[in-house]
Amino acid sequence: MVAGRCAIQIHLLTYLLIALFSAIIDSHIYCRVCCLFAELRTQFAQFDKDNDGRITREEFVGVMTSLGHTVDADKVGSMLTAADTDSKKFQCS
Ligand SMILES: [Ca+2]
Repeated sequence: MVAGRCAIQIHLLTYLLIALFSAIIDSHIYCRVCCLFAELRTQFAQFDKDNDGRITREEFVGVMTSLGHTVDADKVGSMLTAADTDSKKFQCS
């Protein structure tokens, strides 16, 4: 009788530990996703100079040039046009 109750308590403890570890892992993943979004927003903001939530060709070329890269504005425009499937430019919402 006592051994059966101990077995139930051990199972309960096991379930609680699994739930606790799951919660810890979920919160860790949630934290990492939040950190990733925060980093993406920071990076996006570096390009979005007028803070309108969009990256234009001029903004993209300006950042790349400031980082020391030589870029062809026409090629950048073509690339952005190809990637901008909804014609809203690169938008952060
Ligand atoms: Ca902008």
